[in-house]
Amino acid sequence: MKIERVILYHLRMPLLSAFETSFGRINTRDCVLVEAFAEGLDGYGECPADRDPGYSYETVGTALHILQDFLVPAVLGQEITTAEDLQQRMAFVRGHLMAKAGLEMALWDLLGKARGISLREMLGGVRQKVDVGVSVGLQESPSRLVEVVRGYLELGYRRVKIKIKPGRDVGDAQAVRKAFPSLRLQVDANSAYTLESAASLTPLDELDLLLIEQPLAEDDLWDHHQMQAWFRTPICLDESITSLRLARQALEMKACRVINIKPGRVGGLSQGVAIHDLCQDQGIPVWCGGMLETGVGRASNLALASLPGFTLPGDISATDRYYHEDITHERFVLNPDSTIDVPSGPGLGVSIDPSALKRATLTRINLASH
Ligand code: OSB
Ligand code: MG
Repeated sequence: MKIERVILYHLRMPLLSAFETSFGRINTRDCVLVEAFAEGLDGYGECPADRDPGYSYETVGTALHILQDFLVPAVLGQEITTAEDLQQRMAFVRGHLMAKAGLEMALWDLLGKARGISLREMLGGVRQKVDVGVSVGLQESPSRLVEVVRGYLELGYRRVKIKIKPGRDVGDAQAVRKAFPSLRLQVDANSAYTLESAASLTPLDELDLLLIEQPLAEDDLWDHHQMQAWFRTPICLDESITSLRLARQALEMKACRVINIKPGRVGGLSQGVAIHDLCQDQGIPVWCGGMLETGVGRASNLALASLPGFTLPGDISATDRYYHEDITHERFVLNPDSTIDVPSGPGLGVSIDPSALKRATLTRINLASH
């Protein structure tokens, strides 16, 4: 299909509650929404870069620049029929994987709408609903954390991830484990430790955690290998895995036993599927991470998480865990069995609420071929 026009939106979405990680605290979530027009249809994609470069070097600012000045000009007026084709046209841009992922998602939405098939079917998903959990940010105290976790359990979530950072790790995890002895519990450090400081995490190994996510630096596969050798608990990599090649090398090196797949972090859904396939071949469990997405990115994550190798619950919570108002008409709800339904309509299977989109939009950039 020929991409005729693209609109880039800088969105700012107020969160229902502040979200704090080892790299900072936010009350609003920014992202870039990509709308691509072809054959009388429009497709949407979400680029999960945030306002600040805390999780990744990419920001809304860099993503808008790379999309506007390089990626969109390379595809406008072009006949593009597959994600691989799109990736080849974007390959002259080094890095900027989240910017690329936003454009790729918009293409998938267009392709699905043109063919009348869902993203789930296009990607090879096998489930109509997927197991999900909730990612809980740092709280003011361990007792407050236990109360927040209790609230999510009462809503029906059966897997909880807590954020940790130096000084707020073993004590927090022990408090949650003591309050909920059989909870499926995991922790995420977002690269806050070094191999040396991670020695203090040793007591986590007694807490029967599902996994320890990204304790060390993103470019540090080797020290994750060293750390995995002394922990029984599986180490899961998030930030470190930005390509199929790095996923393969991390597994060859035994730097982790689980991989978190976020399509934005790896440059798009097609790379996410490729990493899933590699892990499935090797018997490595994967799960779908989250980036506090809008309904657009959440629909995409649900479709990806419906692939057979996603055997651990994803960080894909109900809309009302994040936002009072979303930009999609559809709101995702938690089923009593701690699952969320995968959209079944064409493409992403969601529709944009124009007035909600308008309220969330800070700037809008219109790009057309001549
Ligand atoms: O590290 O998984 C992470 C949110 C923003 C950036 C990084 C991460 C997260 C989360 C939230 O943990 C997951 C969600 O969307 O619920
Ligand atoms: Mg993470």
